[in-house]
Amino acid sequence: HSRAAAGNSGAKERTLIAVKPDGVQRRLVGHIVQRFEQKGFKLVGLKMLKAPEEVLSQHYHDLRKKPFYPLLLHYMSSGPVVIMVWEGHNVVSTSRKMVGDTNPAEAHPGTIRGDFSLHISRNVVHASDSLEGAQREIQLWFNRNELMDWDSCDQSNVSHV
Ligand code: IDP
Ligand code: MG
Repeated sequence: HSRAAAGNSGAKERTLIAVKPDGVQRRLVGHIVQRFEQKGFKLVGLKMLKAPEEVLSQHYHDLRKKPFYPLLLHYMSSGPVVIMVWEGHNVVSTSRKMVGDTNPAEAHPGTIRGDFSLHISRNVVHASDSLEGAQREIQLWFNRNELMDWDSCDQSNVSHV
């Protein structure tokens, strides 16, 4: 019935999370992965790469006119990034809350940015900001065959399906 259908489609929601170059440098990859695992989300894609400028310019297309844009691209290509796709109920909005405010000075303690960063130009992590944005970013960073469909044996305990 309709409620089950809505629940199932919500469980398949996906978002793009990236550990930015400062997060990799500071050995925060494992910690960030752990937060999403512990919350109950399912990892369906993960890779480490030096972000190509072409991909970064598409990823941050909306910000291309901002004064900080050149520094943003420089920052994002200053070292490898770890790009992930996480799946689960309400993952887009919940992961934004877990990541915290764009400006780490405003991000609450307990959020990733609130706990691990000081300045907006080095804010450790990226999370898609909407369902449409997530779809666009996942297609930008991943090939279809790099995303894993797998069944978790504890799905009924953690992801409310
Ligand atoms: P978000 O990452 O929280 O979605 P956006 O407004 O989409 O925030 O900005 C993308 C990224 O651009 C931020 O995470 C941050 O790295 C960088 N950025 C945003 N605003 C500023 C700024 O005022 N100065 C420097 N960098 C900024
Ligand atoms: Mg954004």
